[in-house]
Amino acid sequence: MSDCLFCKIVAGQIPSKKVYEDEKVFVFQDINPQAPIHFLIIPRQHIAGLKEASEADAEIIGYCHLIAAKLGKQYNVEDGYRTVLNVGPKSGQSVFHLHLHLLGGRDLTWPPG
Ligand code: DGP
Repeated sequence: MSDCLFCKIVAGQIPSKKVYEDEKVFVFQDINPQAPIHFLIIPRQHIAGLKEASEADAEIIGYCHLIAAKLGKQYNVEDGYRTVLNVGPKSGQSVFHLHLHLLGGRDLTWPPG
């Protein structure tokens, strides 16, 4: 989508601190980190959010979670990390390109705010 912030990051039109990329996903550091490790894992293809996803998106959504597990291992936070997918404005979703937060490197409290 031409006016999507995260599509522009994937395309390199807006700079980001890249962590990982492959043919399906792009991963970069959150601009406002909430933990020592705070990455955003996004599909290259534009999906506005979980509410807008269809069965055709099941594989890429699952794949994002497997990438989170891979990065959790790579960044040595396997003793405890969290994935977060905010859905809708009341959850705090502010960017409408589906993204999985990966948070780790500190004790994470429950319940989340
Ligand atoms: P959410 O609130 O779940 O929609 O998360 C959006 C996240 O995106 C938020 O934690 C801040 C991050 N973010 C917003 N704009 C930018 C940006 O231009 N660059 C980077 N790296 N992160 C951004």
